[in-house]
Amino acid sequence: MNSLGFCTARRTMSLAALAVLASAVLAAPPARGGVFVDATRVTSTFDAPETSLTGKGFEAWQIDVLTDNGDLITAVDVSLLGAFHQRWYDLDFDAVPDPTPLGAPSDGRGDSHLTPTAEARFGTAPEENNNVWDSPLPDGAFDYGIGTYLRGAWGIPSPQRSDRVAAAYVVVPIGSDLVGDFAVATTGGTFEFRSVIPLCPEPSTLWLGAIGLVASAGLRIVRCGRRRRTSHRRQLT
Ligand SMILES: [Ca+2]
Ligand SMILES: [Ca+2]
Repeated sequence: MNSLGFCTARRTMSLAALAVLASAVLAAPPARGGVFVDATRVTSTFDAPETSLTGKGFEAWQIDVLTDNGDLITAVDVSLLGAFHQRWYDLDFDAVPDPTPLGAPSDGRGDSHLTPTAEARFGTAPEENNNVWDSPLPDGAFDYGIGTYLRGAWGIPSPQRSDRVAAAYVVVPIGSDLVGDFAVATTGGTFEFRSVIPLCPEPSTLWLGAIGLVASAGLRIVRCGRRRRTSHRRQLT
């Protein structure tokens, strides 16, 4: 996958709009901790209808955002760049395949999507693309292909808030990297950061190289391996 290029990220939602989504936040105490991105490998053995994707060089990861001090996450703006396996199909019977940008976390299937809860209030609609090509699976009932981005921004109603938000489930070529742009509103403040997210089974030269890249952007690597986190060092509000 590393041979595949990334396109330029573009923030899809202003911080002011993100603040509106987080409007229930009445006071922002001084931040004590950080906001992290956590990538967890889910599987390389896929469930139906993508069982035949097993053994074809893909694996699935769950990307979450969390705080390390108990602050609650009130809104998330996420834009991921990478090579995302997609399953589209014609939802409205107009002979044009339709995007599938939303779904359940860690569902073990072959479609990449954002994973907010059903109660999420979108300020920027979820989006993804699909070249309807380059998948090892044949088209039939579904239009399989590879996309280059997943993005959206949503607020989280108070009853559903927690210190961890499931952001996206991605199905990518084994050994892939992601680039993630995040803006995260919490009860401790609003943070934004860009992170390279190497989806590597072990610490690697690529990952060590990424440390320098990330550090220059003010980020700190906490852990690398099957589970890893990166944290920002920049609080905006
Ligand atoms: Ca359609
Ligand atoms: Ca999808």
